[in-house]
Amino acid sequence: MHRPMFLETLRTLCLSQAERVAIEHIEDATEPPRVVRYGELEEMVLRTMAMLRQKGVQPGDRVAIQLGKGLPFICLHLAAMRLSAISLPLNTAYTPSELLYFLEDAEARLFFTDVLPQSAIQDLSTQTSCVQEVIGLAEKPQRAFEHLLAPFVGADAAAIPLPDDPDATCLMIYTSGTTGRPKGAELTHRNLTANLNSLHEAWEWRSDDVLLHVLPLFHVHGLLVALHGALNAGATTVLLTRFEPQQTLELLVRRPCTVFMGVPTIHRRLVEAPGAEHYSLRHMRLVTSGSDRLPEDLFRRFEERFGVQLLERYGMSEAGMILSNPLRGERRVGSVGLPLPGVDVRIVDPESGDPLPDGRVGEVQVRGDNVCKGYWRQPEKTAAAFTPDGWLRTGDLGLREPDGYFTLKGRSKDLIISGGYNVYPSEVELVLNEHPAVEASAVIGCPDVEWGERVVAVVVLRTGTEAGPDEIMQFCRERLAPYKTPRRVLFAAALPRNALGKVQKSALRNAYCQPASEHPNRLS
Ligand code: MLC
Repeated sequence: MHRPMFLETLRTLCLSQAERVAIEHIEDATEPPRVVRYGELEEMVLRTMAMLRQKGVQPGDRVAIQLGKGLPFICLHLAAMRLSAISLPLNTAYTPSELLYFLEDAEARLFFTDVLPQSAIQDLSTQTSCVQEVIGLAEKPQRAFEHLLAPFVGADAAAIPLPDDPDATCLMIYTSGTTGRPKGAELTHRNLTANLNSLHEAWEWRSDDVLLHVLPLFHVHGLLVALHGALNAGATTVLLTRFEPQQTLELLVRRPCTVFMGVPTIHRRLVEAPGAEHYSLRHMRLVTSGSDRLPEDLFRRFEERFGVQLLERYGMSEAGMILSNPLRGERRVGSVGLPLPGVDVRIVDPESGDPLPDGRVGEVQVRGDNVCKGYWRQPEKTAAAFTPDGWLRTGDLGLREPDGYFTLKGRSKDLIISGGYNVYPSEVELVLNEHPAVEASAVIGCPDVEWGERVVAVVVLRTGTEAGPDEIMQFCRERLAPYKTPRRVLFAAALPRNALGKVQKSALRNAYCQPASEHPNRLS
């Protein structure tokens, strides 16, 4: 039986339900939303394909997209994939130096940005050797994009066949490593489709669903789970440019919406929003939580306040969605649920690699058509990420209950999750160590009610040098996106190390993760 890939499903929907609303983009609460029907979406994607072709995009080329939420992002992303090129979404918070790294590493051919001003675009153009054109849309992105597409008609691109190799990379998502700099996870048409099929079945997506979308589009959660999920079902996405709790509650109730996806920080802000007690979300079919551990108190408070139970699920950039609590059946507090259809999950002993019996904590490993093929031009890191028998090592620790539910129990990889964003300490440490006064540094995540974890740096200064916390934070801020920048910098005479010289982060967390008032700024 022919099982269509995502882009084919979407094209079929665009033709068969052309009048149905695909996207309602709310950019400004005081203005009516920009409504795009499925038929119009197809037309816009075709015109975008024609424009990309005219700019020389070939199959396999990387098209970098650093755009805020809106139609330009969606059209460029879908059009790049339809041309058998590779969509490369980039966080809008990246600093120019981070950006340069991604563009060069991916060898992007085109770069679309509505973040960089014209002056920065010129600097960037001279700094990259690979990017052939930087297309700046900073001034009124929507209008600038329409202007860009104006000369192109969709009919010219309609004859371009859909990508025919399900195992070709169509999307690259950068994730950081436990050592060194971020690496691009290569996701294929088959990966995206497998994930969508799993979620469609598990969460019972319907064409009359209305999804309220508040997440960034440049990550797996907002892009593959939320936006693709709704498009793949022929449903409507109400796209909110920025998350704002009051507006979100208002839309969930008044629109009304049936599906909502968030990270714990977002759900907490909804529960604590002034006037939240006046809203009931009992009409909603599905409210999911992911990208970070859902605290038990939040699970309970959300249900008490809004009359609907959060559904916690677990995934990662390299594999999309892996485990989910059931839509029907017990949503177990503290558990990330059961393997999604078509996904195999096992727990193994991290040392020996042997599968462990139920109830024992080990590394979570995953296998299935959802799992990426590896890291862009990093054969060694790819080999290290998989077991010899083809399972992806997630770096998360967990156990399986006898009835099949999985519970996470920490991480074997050095990772901080703040507000649903992954922050890799090694990346922050590399920047800290560039500061002339820094002899050594260690970055840890300290528990935080609002953000899950906060980034904290412990720094050893070179003898005879001086630098205050503000200076060091500013140094980081110039080089790292704000969510990676340490919120506190503490000083130590030395870092605790084990016999092999490795910094003992758990000792640092025990010593330093306390309320701010209890910290002297310099410890010896
Ligand atoms: C914003 N800031 C953050 C931050 N988000 N700092 C740490 N961690 C974060 N996540 C910074 C801002 O830059 C600002 O810094 C200050 O915090 C306050 O900002 P804010 O206005 O309160 O934040 P806001 O813009 O409202 O963003 C909060 C948020 C956002 C929760 C809406 O972080 C968010 O959308 N998170 C979702 C991330 C996500 O989609 N992750 C999915 C990854 S995929 P300053 O200093 O400038 O004032 C994945 C796989 C899977 O993990 O399974 O899903």
